[in-house]
Parts: sequence; structure tokens; C-alpha cells
Amino acid sequence: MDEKVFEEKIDQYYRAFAEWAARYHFTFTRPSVTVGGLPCVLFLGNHSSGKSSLINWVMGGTPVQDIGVAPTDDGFTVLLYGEKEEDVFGPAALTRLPKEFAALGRFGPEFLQHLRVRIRMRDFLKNATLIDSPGMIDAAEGAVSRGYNFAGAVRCFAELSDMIFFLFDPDKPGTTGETVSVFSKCLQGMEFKLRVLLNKCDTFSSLYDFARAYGTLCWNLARVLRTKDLPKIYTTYTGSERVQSDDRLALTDFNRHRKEFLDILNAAHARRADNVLAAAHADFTGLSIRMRLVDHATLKLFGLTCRRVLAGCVAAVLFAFGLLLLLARLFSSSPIPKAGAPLWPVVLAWVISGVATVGFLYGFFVWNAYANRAARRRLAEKLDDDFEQEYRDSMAISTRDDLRQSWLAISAETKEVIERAPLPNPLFGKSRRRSVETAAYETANSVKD
Ligand SMILES: Nc1nc2c(ncn2[C@@H]2O[C@H](COP(=O)(O)OP(=O)(O)O)[C@@H](O)[C@H]2O)c(=O)[nH]1
Ligand SMILES: [Mg+2]
Repeated sequence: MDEKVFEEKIDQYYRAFAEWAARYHFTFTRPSVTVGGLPCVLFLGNHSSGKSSLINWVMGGTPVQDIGVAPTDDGFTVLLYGEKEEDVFGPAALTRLPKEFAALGRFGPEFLQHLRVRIRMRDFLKNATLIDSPGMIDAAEGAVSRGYNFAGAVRCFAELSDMIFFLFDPDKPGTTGETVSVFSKCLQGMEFKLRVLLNKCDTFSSLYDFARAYGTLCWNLARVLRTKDLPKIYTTYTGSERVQSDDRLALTDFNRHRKEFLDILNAAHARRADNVLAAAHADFTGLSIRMRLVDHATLKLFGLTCRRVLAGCVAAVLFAFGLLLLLARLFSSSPIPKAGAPLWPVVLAWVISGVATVGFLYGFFVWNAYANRAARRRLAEKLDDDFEQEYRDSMAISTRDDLRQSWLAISAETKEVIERAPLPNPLFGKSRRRSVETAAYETANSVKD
């Protein structure tokens, strides 16, 4: 399928499902797709690991990003192509970005103060949008002082990006572990986009020096990355190709890796289609599971409430009549006025039993609300069983690890929704869900050429 047609189709799906996603409290990772958009490349790493220098280098020409040994940048910078060069800061910056970046708005004004868009007329930016980020170590120490959800913002940028480069600095092997752990929390499930770079390789003075830095990095990566194999580590450095100086390690292999890094970067375009597809598939599968389980729980709750209300009404009627008969006997009269008999005992019996029944019903509805909350809690607790039950048929036909993984990704939030959130009306739920399931199926089976 032509790339644009396919992106248009996915965008249409997103627009069509936006209302249901809101009703089922489901958040799409990429709520819209810019048709014909550019791939995004995110650079992460601790401060002064060389992110900004690398970005300047790949773009060529006069440097755009500030560089320095001290933390020079405390915000995210998105570098976009444009004929008119300009810098836009704060909330206005968001309006300059492709529409899928709108998801960043949820991090609030404090975050937007740290967002910057730089529009530059560089050929490189015609093929990819680059995102520079502030140092990670600062985040680990001062997440509070930043005033916004830094890890959340990194995760959001990562979700929007098609490729993530994770830079390490051999100057500070001691901070590697901390950086890796912060990253791994933000990047869970996105390891496939990740490329690890051991930067500043021109600074190694001996093979021992290099082995120590490389070993430290592998050691720390192994402890947090969930992949079975060690990811490939690209050993790079920034700037023009240098010749080996006497006190430095030979640069030949690093030059080769640098070239590989550039090749990957230049091929980012091909990854975009895959990522759009993968994100859409994950979003639609997640939404269809959410809809199915929430509808299932809502119907169960509806059944329980109906039974309870029916029982409550029967009990109220029995209570009212029982009390009426009791009072009538107490007042030695009949519950129905009779000719010649005084009227007041009958009226009094009716009034007292009427008021008592209203009180009974009030008590019943208070109890019903409490029982409803308890029932929702119970339903949320056994949601994993419900998932197995609901998807028993699909899983019996073939191993559906993908379904189980999608469920794992949304199960905590779904439990929360069932326990607390206002639940949508399950009427016609099946037909709504079927269209989401179709979209999930199509995105899984799209063959692009
Ligand atoms: N030797 C060497 N120094 C580098 C390299 N890349 C960056 N630097 C230096 O490292 C410092 C921090 O770089 P910067 O790009 O600001 O790092 P950032 O904080 O990750 O953006 C600067 O002084 C750069 O000159 C490299 O590949 N080799
Ligand atoms: Mg920087």
C-alpha cells in the first residue's frame, strides 16, 4: 500500500476511535498521524555526553545547539526543517510541531516552558526531525525541582520518535548505571527503537581505558535492559574524521562505527512506517481489549444492580405492608377505612408506614451504592481471570502472546477504570468493538510495498 494512503487510513481510524477511547478512558500513544510526516530521532543521554555536538555534526554547517561541559540545556529542543529560520519557545512551540506532538500538552505549562522548536533550513532536516534532550542525571537527582514530569515527557517523546539514540560518556563511567536505570524506566517496551552509542571514543588513551568504559556500559545495560541479547553498541565520536595521535587509541574502527551510525540515521525514514503501524496496532488492540473487559464488567454490574434493586423493591413492599398491618392491629383498626369506624388510626398507620418505607428505601440505596463499590472492587480484582475467559477462544486457536502482552500493558489502568471511573453504556458495545478489532487486525496484517 502506498505510504501516504496507509497513513491517511490509520489517521482516520484514530479520529473515528477518539470518542470511544475517551469514554473508555484509554490513552492512545500516538493519537494522530501526520500524513507524509517525517521520522523523528530522539537523542538521550546524561549531560555532556555529546548529544548536542552530535546533532550539530550530523546537520552540518554552523552549530545550532549550544554545547558545553557544564549542563547547557535544561529543555527539549525539536529541530525542524523550514525555509524561514526561527526559534520558538514555550506554549507557542507546541503549535509549530506536527499534530501528533499535541500529546505533550498534558505535561502542563511548566513543561512547555522547557520546550523549544528551532526551525532551520538544513538539508538533513528535510529527511528527519531531531530532538535534543536535557541531561538525564539532573533528572535522577532533581525530578522534583524540574516542576514537571520529566520521565513522562521523555516517554512521550520516545513514543513519538522512530529512533532513539542513547548516548554514554566514557568520561564518567560512574554515572552510567544511574542513567541506564532512569532510561530503562522511561523506555520500557520501546527497546526495539533504541541504539546505544558510546560517544567521545577519540578520548581513549589506551585499549585498557576503552575496555573499562565498554565493560562498565555493558555491565549496567545488562542489569536493566529486558532484551535477551546485548544490544549493539556503536562506538562513535563527533567531528571531522581524525587521525590517530600518539597518545590515543587507533580511530579506524570507531570511524567504521560512525559510518554505520550515520547509515542508520539516514535510514530513519524506513522505520517510520513500521513504527506508525506498530503503535497503531498496539493502540487498537489495547482499546479493543479495554472495551471488551469494561463492557463485560459493566454488564455484570448492571445484572447485579438489577437483582439488588428488584430484591430491594420486593423487600420495601413487604416491609410497607407488614408495617401497615402491624400498626393497624396495634391501633385495633383495619388498614382500609371502614364506614362508621374512626378514620385517624388508618391515616396514622398509612403515614407511619409510608415514612418508614421511604427511610427503608433511602437506607437501601445507601447500601446499594456501597455494595456497588465493593462489587466493582471485586470485579477489578478478578479481571485477569475475566481476560483469560473472554479471550479463551482466540488463545485456544493459536498462541497469542501479543494479546497477553497488550493486556499486561493496560491491565493496571483497566482495573483502575473498572474500580473507579464512570463506566460507559455497554449498549451496542459489540459492534463498536468489532470495528476497533478490524482496525487492529488490518494494522497487524498490512503489507506495505
Ligand atoms: N573529545 C570529544 N569531545 C566531545 C565529543 N562530543 C562532545 N564533546 C564535548 O563534550 C562537551 C559536551 O558536549 P555537549 O554536546 O554539550 O553534550 P550534551 O550535554 O550531551 O548536549 C563539549 O565540551 C563538547 O565539545 C566527542 O566526540 N569527542
Ligand atoms: Mg546539550
